[in-house]
Amino acid sequence: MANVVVVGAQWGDEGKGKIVDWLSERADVICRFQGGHNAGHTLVIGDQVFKLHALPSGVVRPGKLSVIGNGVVLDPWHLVKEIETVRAQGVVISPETLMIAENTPLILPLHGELDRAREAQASVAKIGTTGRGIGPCYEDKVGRRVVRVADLADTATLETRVDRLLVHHDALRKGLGMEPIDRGALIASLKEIAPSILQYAAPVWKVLNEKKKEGRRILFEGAQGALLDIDFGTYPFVTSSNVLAGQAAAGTGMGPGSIHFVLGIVKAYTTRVGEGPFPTELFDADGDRLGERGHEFGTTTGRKRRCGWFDAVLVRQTCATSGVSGIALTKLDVLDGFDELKICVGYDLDGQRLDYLPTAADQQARVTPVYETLKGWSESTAGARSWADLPGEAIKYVRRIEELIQCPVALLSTSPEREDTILVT
Ligand code: 2SA
Ligand code: MG
Repeated sequence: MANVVVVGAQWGDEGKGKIVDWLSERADVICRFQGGHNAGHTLVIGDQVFKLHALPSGVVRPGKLSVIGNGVVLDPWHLVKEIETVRAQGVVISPETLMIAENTPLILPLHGELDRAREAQASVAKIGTTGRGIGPCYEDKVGRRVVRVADLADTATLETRVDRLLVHHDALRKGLGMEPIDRGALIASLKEIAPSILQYAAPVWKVLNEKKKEGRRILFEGAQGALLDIDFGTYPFVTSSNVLAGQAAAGTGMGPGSIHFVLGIVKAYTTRVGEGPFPTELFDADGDRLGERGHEFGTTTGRKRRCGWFDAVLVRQTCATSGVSGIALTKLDVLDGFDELKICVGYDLDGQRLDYLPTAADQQARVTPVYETLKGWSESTAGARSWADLPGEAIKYVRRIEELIQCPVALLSTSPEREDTILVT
């Protein structure tokens, strides 16, 4: 398989990091194409644990090119720190192994401040963001006033960009009772960080298209999950980027024909961090048990994740909107030892049966899940390395999911370890 896009098919935290790492062994280039350091990708390699936020998961593999595409929003100060952290863990990062698109928007401290100030406003419902300035930065990108990587190279351009940005932000800040921005200090700090970022800056679209011609394999690494997509997610409780597979092309500067396989990452149950509708959410001992066994805490913010049964309606929908070719099912072992397991196979909305999640917010909040109950298994599936290692009931659970979401299971992951991955043929 040539170029693969990996996307989350639920609300994020499906275990993309591990799968991307596993696939990156077979790729030459690994690209991020949306989101920013709101992402939290955990990689377990031997006795080392890497927690990546802005860097593509490919950086931990020697000899691969990691790319931050234009669809990403980049906090330069955070990136420099993250590079230092992984370097201290023995990873080599240089302009030969890391490239950042010159047209990538920069997250500035004012974006995080605005994000957090809005979340603290009592008059509007909070979204439950990571507070990292992701939304405000994307707003500025679309508003044509963001500072981009290339702007760091020329003082006059940088000043013009900052001035355009501040007209907007100072007005907003005034409304929120915040101090105006210190223009001189902001420009000085951008000039200070500039060389650390510019050494990695490159015309990524050109490099990638050349790599494609050379027959190199490109892996596109999505962050968050399809239900957090700005268009198709549970709006407004979403992130501010398109996270669907289609974004891989626009977020790097490649054509849609460059994508050969879309791998949807799906957790064997459901979790969500932040606010918003969640039809199969559990508030009982089963929910607590999923959270404990699955270690369901945010990698970026440490927040406790909400947990619930597998929702086949949602995953069928996200497999459609992302054009998923096959899924990787993760964390099956978390379900070990349950007497019974439930799968949501439809919704009830005011007495009517639905086979999809409606768009209207009031309806999203009102749907109740229709469940099918399956028998659980008592054996451990943790660390299973072949289909034959799985108990019969676990196989039935996986096959039922496959049927309901109308998409084949291509990979099965049974622990955070790289090698505990079953390729389903
Ligand atoms: P934002 O910060 O503007 O993107 O937040 C908007 C919504 O998107 C959700 N979101 C996430 N959901 C799951 N995982 C994410 N990454 C971290 C992780 C999150 C963490 O891997 O655990 O540590 O809390 C992620 N990033 C954004 C967010 O919860 C809001 O619902
Ligand atoms: Mg995560």
